[in-house]
Amino acid sequence: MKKIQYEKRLSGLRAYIEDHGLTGALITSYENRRYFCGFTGSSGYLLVTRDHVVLITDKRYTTQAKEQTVDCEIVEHSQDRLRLVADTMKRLGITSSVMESGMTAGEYFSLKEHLGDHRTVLEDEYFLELRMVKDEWEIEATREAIRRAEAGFDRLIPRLKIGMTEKDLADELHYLVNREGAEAMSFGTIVASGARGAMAHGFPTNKVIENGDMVVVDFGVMYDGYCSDMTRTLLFGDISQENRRIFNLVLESGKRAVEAVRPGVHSSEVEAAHRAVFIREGLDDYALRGLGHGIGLQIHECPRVQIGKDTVLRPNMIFTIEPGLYFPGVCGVRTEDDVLVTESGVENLSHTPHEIHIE
Ligand SMILES: [Mn+2]
Repeated sequence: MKKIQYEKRLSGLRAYIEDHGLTGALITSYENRRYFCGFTGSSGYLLVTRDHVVLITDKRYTTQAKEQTVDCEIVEHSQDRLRLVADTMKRLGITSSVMESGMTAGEYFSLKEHLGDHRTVLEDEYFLELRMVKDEWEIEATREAIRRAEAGFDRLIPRLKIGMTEKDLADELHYLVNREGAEAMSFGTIVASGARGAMAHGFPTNKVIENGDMVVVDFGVMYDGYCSDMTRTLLFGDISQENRRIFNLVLESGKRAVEAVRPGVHSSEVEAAHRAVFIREGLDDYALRGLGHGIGLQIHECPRVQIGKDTVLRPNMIFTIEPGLYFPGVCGVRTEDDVLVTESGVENLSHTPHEIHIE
């Protein structure tokens, strides 16, 4: 299984190399290295040609690299790693290559010096687009990540009470998702209660959660390297009528957006569907400029579902739908699901109820 998975991904990269009249690729980012060969170490240079795959890494990782990769030559570097990368490229006959635009300037210039006469294409979009449509293994890993996150969250709810702090809530959540087999959190958990909810990315503090607080909880976990992402705004105690109205509007907005998702639709149409609810109520100024983002090996991937970006949706894209309204100094509400574009429409991968009351 593993072999087919990587061969399929590599064939995409090889087609790119051929189409651009190049002789190889140098992959330097963690995500793309993992995507193309399965290696999960923090450091390494992956070289791909029509017939060869070579991973250059250091002694910390050689055993792991051999275990995690298939049909991949592992080369260990010690001191001058970029010289070894350049020499290996020459050995493989790589005289022109695609490199990632995210590599550091230091590495790029040093490598170019070692390589001498060498044509380079710097690329960013292609890799993002390749990873934007998920394969079956990626979809399965994402489902698992979501399942584990939701199982932990389910167990969190009965433990919540008025009077606990935002940090208490986050600590409990982290413990519970880890117990459900999460590898790691996919980003710093957001817990923002009451007026702090207006900070879209408020980290948990020692603020006590009070009766009447709406509490934005935004978190995700990783499984097999893939990220989940979910937000729920929890309703603690007696919620004022005005807050209740805001809360309902955000839920309605999310619902409209999910209903708009299907293959062939533009992401801008999904964005517009969610925004229409806020415009109708004259509240659009209190929303952010984006509705969602792809998830995968990174927490923020393509497609970007936001104003000014447009992507035609295709089956097997996975992205978030996270409408919100933010009133500085007063309150904030956000709700977030992860959706999968299917052949005929959409599957909402998130199953946690949107409305949760804590007494
Ligand atoms: Mn998100």
